[in-house]
Amino acid sequence: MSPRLTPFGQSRTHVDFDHAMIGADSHVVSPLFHWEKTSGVVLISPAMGALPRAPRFVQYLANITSESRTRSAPAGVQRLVYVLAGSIELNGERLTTDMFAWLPADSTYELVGEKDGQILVFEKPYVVLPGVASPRQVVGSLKDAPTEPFLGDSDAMLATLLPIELGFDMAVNVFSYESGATLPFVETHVMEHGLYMRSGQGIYRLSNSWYPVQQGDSIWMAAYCPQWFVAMGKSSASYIYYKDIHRDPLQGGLS
Ligand code: UGY
Ligand code: MN
Repeated sequence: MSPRLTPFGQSRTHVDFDHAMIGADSHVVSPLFHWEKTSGVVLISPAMGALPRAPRFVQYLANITSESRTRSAPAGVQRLVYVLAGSIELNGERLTTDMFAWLPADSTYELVGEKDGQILVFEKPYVVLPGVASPRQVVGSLKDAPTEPFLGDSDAMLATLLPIELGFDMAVNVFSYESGATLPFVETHVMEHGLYMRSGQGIYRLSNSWYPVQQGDSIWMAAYCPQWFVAMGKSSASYIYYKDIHRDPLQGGLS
């Protein structure tokens, strides 16, 4: 592969104390922990920030080949894997582009590469809710996920990949915008986000900065980071994002 040259040292990538925008131009590939024969890019991790504003989850891209293999996440950590390209097999079940699996903490499985491609992974320590059973493994696809206009706007469609149940302490959604559609207001909330641009382009407001973003970019938004988006250009735009849900912030539920 020829080196990517940026003769004037320019990049849209920016890392701040409560948000980050990582352009694909600044990706650095390295071997992935808890995977065999698999390399990838750790897009978001606690290493990114200083307490109390460090990310409390990990988001990474894994470059999949037929030799890629993993059997579990670290102890106590749940995983959501989303196929961006190519295919993988989970315990013999084939997952192709835009299919996903949520893998409960402390479960073991056989996840192997099938067709060369790339998957997006979100990992987070699972927080048990007393009296509520921890959910079982979920396998699904974007096309079958419940999808609704966001706050009544049919140009901004929100697909929820995981069931909205108390047992889940994370949500992963796919937001698709027609060009010109926006998040209706500047959201500021207790949940944090990890986001990956699946397609298209637009402008993301993060705190008091506005970033041009495009397919392949990743964003971290800390809790309470003001956020807003407008899709721009001649095509629609879509991003997949993580958020922490259903746990009491006073009880360390978000840590
Ligand atoms: O779920 C959310 O908070 C979503 N509306 N945020 C976002 O797209 N930045
Ligand atoms: Mn939000």
